[in-house]
Amino acid sequence: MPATAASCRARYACRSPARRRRAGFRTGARLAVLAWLVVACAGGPGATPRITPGTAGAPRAVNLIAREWTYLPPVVDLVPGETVLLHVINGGTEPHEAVIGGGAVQTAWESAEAAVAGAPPGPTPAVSVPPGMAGLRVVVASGQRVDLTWVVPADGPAQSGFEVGCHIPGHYGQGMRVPVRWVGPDGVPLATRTR
Ligand SMILES: [Cu+2]
Repeated sequence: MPATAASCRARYACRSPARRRRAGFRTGARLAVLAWLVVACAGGPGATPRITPGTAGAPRAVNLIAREWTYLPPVVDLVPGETVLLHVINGGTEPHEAVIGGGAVQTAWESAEAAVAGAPPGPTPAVSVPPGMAGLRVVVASGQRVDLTWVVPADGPAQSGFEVGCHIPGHYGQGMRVPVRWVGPDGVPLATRTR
């Protein structure tokens, strides 16, 4: 005989209290996962809460967590010309850095730091890049946090390949880079505008 809603309810009622509790827990867990999926899908990886651009008097806090071999968040929202209070946190076991700039900046640091890879023990060799290629570079030891105020370049969107990358030898090659998403002064991502 095919199962009916009534027979299912009857079977559930006949279970022991412990089995009913386990069944209720499983149902609750499934509902929690379903609710999470609904929220996640509604937001989507491309969604971003509307942000208010930072100013010199009221910088916008931006958290950036580095670890092996990536950053959180996976996309960094910035408004050209805004002032941010950057908190770079190293949650990994290796030293990491956040180089923020266009593709030319990333290439310059990758090349400069590769040149000192495997240096003998002792004082860290000074690493520098040509003028105009520095972007923003923040080096953070494991478990440390560095805070700094930074004015986002107004011409950032014109620099191709603008991203956050770590050029401690080998890290960039491991995929330690995340893109910057440019956001307009109204808090809406520039790339999603329809007009
Ligand atoms: Cu790194």
